[in-house]
Amino acid sequence: MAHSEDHIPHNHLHFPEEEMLERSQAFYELLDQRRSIRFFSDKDVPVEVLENCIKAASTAPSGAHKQPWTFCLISNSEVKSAIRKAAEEEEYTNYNGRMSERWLEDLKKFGTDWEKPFLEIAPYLIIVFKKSYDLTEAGEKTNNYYVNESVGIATGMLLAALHNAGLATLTHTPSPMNFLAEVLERPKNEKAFLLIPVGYPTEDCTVPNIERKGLDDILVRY
Ligand code: IYR
Repeated sequence: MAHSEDHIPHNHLHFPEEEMLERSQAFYELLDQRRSIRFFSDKDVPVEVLENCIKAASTAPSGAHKQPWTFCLISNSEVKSAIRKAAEEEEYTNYNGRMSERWLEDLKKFGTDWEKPFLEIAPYLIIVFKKSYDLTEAGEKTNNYYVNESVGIATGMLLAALHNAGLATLTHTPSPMNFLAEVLERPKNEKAFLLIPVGYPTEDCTVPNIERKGLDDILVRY
């Protein structure tokens, strides 16, 4: 049984049904305008905006409230260059033999290749790390739970928060991603989960001409 002092009253945000309908429609329309982009401008972004978005991400629910994540925020050009160099080395191998023909065929319409100039051009890179366990000050391991689910939820909330703030992002997965922990000298309980370049699109930025599935394709009612 939880101790009584473990629980406090909760104030839930209530809206009249009409307002719920308006808010849910507006939120869908907002998120529907988000696109992953690969053509970033080098225009700077106020760091406080990024800090707010990272705080928003860290409100995500997590297994036993362990918050098993670290967000690395990178603006330093030398660090960005080191990341680009290592990412391109891995991606060169991916595009030249490590990815299957079928995979390369699936990617054709996105026009991606091993070159990743956006890793140096975007004003910020956010690298989300997952912590498979934590370490106490004495160096003892403590458990984290449902780490992939928790970090996945936090990352989704981060992408939504950045989009809401008017920033563009890419969900980038150079693989394998081990080099990120090395370049950033992360402790051994942290593994890279996702690399997110953040900034503004160039004036002439284009995106792949793709459509989203409709409700009938994704919703099953019982
Ligand atoms: N990680 C590679 C390849 C790649 C894979 C998928 I699945 C994509 O949706 C896009 C790219 C790259 O970043 O180019």
